[in-house]
Amino acid sequence: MDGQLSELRQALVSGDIARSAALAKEVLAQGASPKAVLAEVGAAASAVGEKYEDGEYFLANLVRCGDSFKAVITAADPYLKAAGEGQEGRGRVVLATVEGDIHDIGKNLVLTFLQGDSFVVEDMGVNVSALALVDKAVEVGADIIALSCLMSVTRDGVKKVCSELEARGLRDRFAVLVGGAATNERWAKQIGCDAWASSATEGTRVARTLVTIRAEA
Ligand code: B12
Repeated sequence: MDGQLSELRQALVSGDIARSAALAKEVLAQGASPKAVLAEVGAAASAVGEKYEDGEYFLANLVRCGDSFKAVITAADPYLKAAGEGQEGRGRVVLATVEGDIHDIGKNLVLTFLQGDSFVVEDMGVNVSALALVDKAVEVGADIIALSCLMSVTRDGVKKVCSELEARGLRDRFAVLVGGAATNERWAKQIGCDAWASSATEGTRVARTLVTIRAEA
């Protein structure tokens, strides 16, 4: 089984969608824990993120790897539900690309990586208003509101989420995590976000830390 799991990780890292899906189905049918299978997605995601950051992988690789991750997550989903595992998850995240912005490749990678790390994610899609985001976060009892922002003209969308939370007296209830090409750590802190991350892999590490800090508070 360990050998098959390591083969699965290799298939995921190489972005082999069909092989990843077939191997995941095979090990799950043989009784592997869905969490163990998703742990391979998490490990593969870190490896792929590093390759991307090192310039070894390009956008096309990320998209293929993202699709491989999704195929494995889809295969593991019924097993997770049947076992009642993973329902609590590591934490609950409401994710969206901000108002006015339709870029979704980075956001979708963040979604895949968070799900691979056992977060329960409500993906609201693109061009989402602050009002709708805060409403959803309240509705699902989120821990984190995660925002993707690719354009300088849509950075106001991030600010609006922080202001909407302040206005409703909810600022301490949710951690706000932001990322995307138009953002940086200094700006994120300046406008009142809790955290910023440069990549989906880093974002997943930061999300874990945010959930831990909140649990200990
Ligand atoms: C592909 C692309 C498009 C595609 C988007 C397809 C899609 N489905 O997303 C299309 C062609 C539709 C498009 C449209 C436009 N685009 Co465009 N686009 C890009 C491009 C080339 C790549 C973006 C991308 O997918 N990158 C790859 C992903 C993997 O990277 P990423 O998004 O940065 O995400 C990573 C991290 O940032 C991080 N991350 C991202 N989000 C989040 C969120 C969280 C919570 C965390 C933790 C991390 C995180 O993790 C990701 C993975 O590691 C960028 C150039 C660039 N350098 O970004 C321009 C770019 C963003 N676009 C730009 C512009 C101007 C536009 C248009 C206005 C063009 C036009 N005249 O119509 C429209 C805007 C439409 C709109 N209203 O949104 C500008 C923005 C300039 C600015 N600073 O404001 C850019 C920078 C190009 C440029 N240099 O001018 N675009």
